[in-house]
Amino acid sequence: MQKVVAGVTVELVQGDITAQKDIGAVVNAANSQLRPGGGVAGAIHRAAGPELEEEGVPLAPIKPGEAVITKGYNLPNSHVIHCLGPVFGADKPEDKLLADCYKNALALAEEHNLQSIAFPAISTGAFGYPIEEAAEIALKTVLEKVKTLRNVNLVRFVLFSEKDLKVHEKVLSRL
Ligand code: AR6
Repeated sequence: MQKVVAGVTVELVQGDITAQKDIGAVVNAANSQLRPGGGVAGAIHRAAGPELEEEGVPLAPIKPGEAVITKGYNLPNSHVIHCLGPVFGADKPEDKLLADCYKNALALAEEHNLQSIAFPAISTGAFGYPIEEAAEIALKTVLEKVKTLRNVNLVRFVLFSEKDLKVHEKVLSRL
């Protein structure tokens, strides 16, 4: 599913964040230390190779809502933007912190003259954010922020499961 807002395509696909060959920067649902870990972070580090951790660790620690950028190494993408999402029920206010992840990631992509960016559903795995609430925040934040973008013209959400894709499609068709 796609929606074009202010000249920017916002699209939803089911897939693996490490297999987005046509995208400039993929977003990592990182941990504060920018170490591999599990989920998205584990998959991104495995695909990128050890240099990703070597570049990332000196940039750590990052706080919930923050984002930093590294190169993509063996990934098909020139860059990785690492965001630390809030732990649901612990990092407050979690809605603002989750929105900050998306805003800060888009700002970094802009600064680095990237034309496309792909997000996983930050905080909805190990960090426990309910997918319906997270989808609403993510999509609302991106639809608002795209109005200010000059370089980025494609924002892709890569959802791991069919259920997560359906949830996002429902929210995007309503917004
Ligand atoms: N591609 C796309 N989405 C994925 C992939 C993938 N390869 N793998 C998992 N997902 P999570 P978080 C989905 O746990 O909640 C790590 O251990 C997954 O189904 O990766 O922000 C880090 O080290 C879920 O919907 O991120 C941190 O400590 C979503 O991506 C912590 O987990 C996010 O799940 C971060 O937790």
